[in-house]
Amino acid sequence: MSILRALAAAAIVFCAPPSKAQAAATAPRLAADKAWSRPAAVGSNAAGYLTLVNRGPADVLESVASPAAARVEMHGASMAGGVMRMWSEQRVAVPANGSVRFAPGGRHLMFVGLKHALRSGDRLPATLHFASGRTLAVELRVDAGGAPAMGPMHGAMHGPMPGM
Ligand SMILES: [Cu+2]
Repeated sequence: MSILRALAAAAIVFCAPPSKAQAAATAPRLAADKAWSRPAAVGSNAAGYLTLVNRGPADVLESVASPAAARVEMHGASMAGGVMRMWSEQRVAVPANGSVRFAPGGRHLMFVGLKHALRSGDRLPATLHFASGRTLAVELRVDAGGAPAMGPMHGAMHGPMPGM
């Protein structure tokens, strides 16, 4: 697939409406709301989305791990003038009494090298590690969401990126 076609397809996918709200996880200070991903094939990459809600002092998300993937990266993304850019983030600041959104078209979790396929209805586990020493276990609900699958597209876009 050519770069232009890939970008055009990504632009279309990223215009899809966000998925409906999912059940919130529970945690006293840090919680994940609307945690979800899309169906994906074994060995591929999957983008994960959630809203991090912080009811305490400022913190920093430093790493994410999942038993279902070789590794999990934090990615930033932005769309400008029909061109999507993506980059790896080592730290994601979580403001005091605030929230951080990981959502289609923007910041997301990248599950790299899925150890098994993700099917609609599955739960994708992940553990978030914060600078404060706190950890937050979340389960992303796998949901096709009525939108075209972004997993393969996303994987293709990440494939040729250097240093990822
Ligand atoms: Cu990404």
